[in-house]
Amino acid sequence: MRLLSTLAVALLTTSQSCDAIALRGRPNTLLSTGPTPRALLQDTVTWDEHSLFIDGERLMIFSGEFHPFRLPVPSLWTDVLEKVKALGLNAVSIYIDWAQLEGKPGEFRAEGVFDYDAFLDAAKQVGLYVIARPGPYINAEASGGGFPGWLQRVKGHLRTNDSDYLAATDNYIASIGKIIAKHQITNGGPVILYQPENEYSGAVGVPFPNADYMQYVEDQARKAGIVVPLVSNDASAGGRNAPGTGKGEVDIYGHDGYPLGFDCANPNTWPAKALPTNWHVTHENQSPSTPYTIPEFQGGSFDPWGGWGFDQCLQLINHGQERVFYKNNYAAGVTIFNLYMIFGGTNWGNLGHPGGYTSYDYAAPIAEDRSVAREKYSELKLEAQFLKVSPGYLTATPGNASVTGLYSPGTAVSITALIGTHDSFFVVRHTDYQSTDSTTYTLNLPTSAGNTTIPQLGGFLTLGRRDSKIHVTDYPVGDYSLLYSTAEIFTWKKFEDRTVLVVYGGPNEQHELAIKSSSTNWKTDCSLTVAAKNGSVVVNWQTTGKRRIFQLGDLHVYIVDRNSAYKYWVPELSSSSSVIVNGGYLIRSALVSGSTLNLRGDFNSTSTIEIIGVPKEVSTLKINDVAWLYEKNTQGNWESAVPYIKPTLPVPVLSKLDWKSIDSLPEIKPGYDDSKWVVADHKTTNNTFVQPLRTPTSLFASDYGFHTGALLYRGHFTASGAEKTIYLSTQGGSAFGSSAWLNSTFLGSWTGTDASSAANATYTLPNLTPGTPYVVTVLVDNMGLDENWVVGPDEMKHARGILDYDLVDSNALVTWKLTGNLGGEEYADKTRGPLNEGGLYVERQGYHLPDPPLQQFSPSAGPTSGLPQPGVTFYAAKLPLSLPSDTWDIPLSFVFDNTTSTSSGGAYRAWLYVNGFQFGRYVSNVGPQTVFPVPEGILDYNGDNWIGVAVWALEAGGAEVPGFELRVAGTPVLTGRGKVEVVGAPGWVVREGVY
Ligand code: IPT
Repeated sequence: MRLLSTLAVALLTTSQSCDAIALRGRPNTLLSTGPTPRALLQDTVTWDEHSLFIDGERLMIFSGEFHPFRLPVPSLWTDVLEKVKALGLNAVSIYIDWAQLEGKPGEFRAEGVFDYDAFLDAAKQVGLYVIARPGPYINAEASGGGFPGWLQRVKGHLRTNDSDYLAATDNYIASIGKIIAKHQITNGGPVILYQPENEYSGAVGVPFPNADYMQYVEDQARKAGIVVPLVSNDASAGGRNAPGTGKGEVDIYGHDGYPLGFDCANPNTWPAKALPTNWHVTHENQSPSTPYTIPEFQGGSFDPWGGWGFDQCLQLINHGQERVFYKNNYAAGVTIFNLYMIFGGTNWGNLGHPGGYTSYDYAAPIAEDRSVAREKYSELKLEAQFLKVSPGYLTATPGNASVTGLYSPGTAVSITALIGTHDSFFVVRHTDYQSTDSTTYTLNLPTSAGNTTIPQLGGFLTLGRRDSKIHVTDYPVGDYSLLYSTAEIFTWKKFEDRTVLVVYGGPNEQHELAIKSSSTNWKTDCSLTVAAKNGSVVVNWQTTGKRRIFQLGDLHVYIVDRNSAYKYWVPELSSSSSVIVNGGYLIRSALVSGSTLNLRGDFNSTSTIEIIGVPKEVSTLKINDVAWLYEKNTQGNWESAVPYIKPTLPVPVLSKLDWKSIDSLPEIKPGYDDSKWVVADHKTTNNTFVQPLRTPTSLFASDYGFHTGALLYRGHFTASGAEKTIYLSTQGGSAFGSSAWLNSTFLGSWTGTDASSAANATYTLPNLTPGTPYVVTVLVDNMGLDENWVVGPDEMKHARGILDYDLVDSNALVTWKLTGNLGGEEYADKTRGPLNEGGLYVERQGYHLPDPPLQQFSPSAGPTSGLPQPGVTFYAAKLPLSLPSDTWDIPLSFVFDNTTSTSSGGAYRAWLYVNGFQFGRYVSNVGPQTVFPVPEGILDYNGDNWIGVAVWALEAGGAEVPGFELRVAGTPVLTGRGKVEVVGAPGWVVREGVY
């Protein structure tokens, strides 16, 4: 392949026509039918029908989706990236959330926790490529699907080529595009691919496909300096915008896949007919000239308000799903593969859409608290490390999918063959993929020694429940070649003195491998059956928990069971060499400098570390930069022990903190002055198409610049005396709530259900005195703006706030005022961004920030004191922490205890602020989230923190908050991650113009 790329370089540097260059990777047929193909703008990232090349080197892109914006601690980005790298993945795919970066139209800000420059530097540092997906539309379960709220004021259709919409996107893409462009691989950065738009795959009521729009988004990227290939993510395998389809086509076509869906109700049931078997064929039809690309494949699931919780999603989308579904994708020949999500993170600061709660754990391989203890993390490592050492996979051609009877007698298992020039790959699964049976089978595989019935030395193979296996034939292992192996390959390395191959099997399974060799000079273990047969050495065994080593010449085959294989790591020493490490909760990296090997890793228990393949020049060991003793074992491998003594972690009891409280609903007090509030005086709205105006003036919050968090309305009227009831239609998105008061009198609440985005209520009014002025105060919870997945209906424009009202039987004129976050689009807190704070009194004042003016507060027992009546109370306390975070990674979570909330008190909602960052939204009557992880960096583990909780009691009897605690929720690990920098963010100051 070097040759091809040299040729490409030659083509680029000579005066050949662009068409000639563009021929690469595109069959001629496209040239005659499609538009003039575009020239490649660079020669670093190229491709053919099999795979991508980087600098001429063919490679698989195995990537995980990570949203930096869901982890607002820049120094922890490296931690997550290292955990991705340790899996054997070589890339991350990132969305970028426009709503956070351009809260005010025309003002783009990407600093501090929004610093993508820093993120891309970190990815480069860790050694991962980046697939950049800035939108403008991203979906992503983000508020508005990433669209800033002010797009609700755009008249034209979103995600179409209506000019006002296009104009709205220009500044953002120009600005973020510039940052991404700077970090492209052509400039020494990590960015190798760019995805314009997101799943531009369907519309209702507007012309579609819309090539003009797609082309515009692509041109925007190019104008910003993006030269790397453009990749699409069609929502399904529909071929939309594939190369050759004309205007709007991308360079590399890809489609997404979430075969098990997002309903975690029945975590042990895989739905019927969900396993895709036509993806290779559709790829060949739709985009035969590009590598088979799945830009998003189900790595977990989102979960809605009132959902089942991520533990249950994890049961559904677990290691078994990875085995069967990922391997099914390898069977289809995927070579650009991204898992959505690899790490989900947190919907802090109102960044989520209403279909999700604060946690965006996603049941991903890396948990929200950044732990890597899930079995799916380990299983993914087995698969990724295998593909990393199997270059033959990249050019092997997938045959018919899921064939029965050909490579294995009987119909219980189905096999897809990927036939390569040397090595071939046979992906085995249960014919009934839903089966939870264990099935026995034998193989009959074509090899260079002819068709071979396997196992040759007797017995049979077993496919366990929800398993799938990749058997290889004529598989190169350094200077050796395996005629076949039924045991799966974890990795192999050619070291200076020997070649080590690590293979694994499930518990008690029988396996067999054959090494092409006429030598009988082997060294074995008596529990292995070995025989020379037709030019091969055949080894057959039953998998046990004990490692066996088989040696033939200088090939050492380490035979382990899968659970032991989970403990192996393959940190790179350079682009072409690695050590193999057996043991440790996480091995992040290995570095040789001089005669020292420094391993960086994390430990969750006392661990033995075995290091295989230490280079000759190395004689001393460091673990996490500390000199460490080691011994050489019989294999010549280094062995060392890392003791783990569970630390005592002094976590304060929250109820014992010195709490202070303040009423956060002064709006219902007599004499409250709302003269600084915005008057809702817009007689029209641009939102008419989605949300026709039903009130004399618009009460849609986004019409006035309020797009996030709590909304407050004040309707003034002079009573006629005839008023008996008031009708209110409020809308806040799924699981929202609203409460209303007349002066100080509570009228009632909509307490919320997961299914309701809007609610109509008619509240009885007390007797009103004719001629007397009254005010109705309405508090509405904005759960985030709807996404805009389908083009046309513009669902993102679903308004927030009051949709309609009626003072029944009265002609009294109501004049409304409203507020959301202080300043609206001129948002006050540039550090925490435009979404973090809503319109609660305490938020407008900035009392949720560190060091609020406690002299305005009253002494309090804290959130658990509860509210005797409906309203909002804010509690603040200083939380000093002193935790050994230099050496320990300690997962802390705030926990709302829900156990007794049904027996006493009514529904309540709570917002949790940690040093001013909103890190939790709790809804007692909807759930499911009660545990809210907050990362170090948001919390200062060695200093004073400010905790704030705003509690909104919605029911007549007020609310009880049965428990509120801080817990070490998870296992503290001895860590080799870098120091966590506390995110610098300003505390409270008197805000100008505050009310
Ligand atoms: C796919 C979106 O592209 C992605 O942004 C995210 O929302 C994901 O779904 C679900 O988590 S859309 C796919 C369901 C067709």
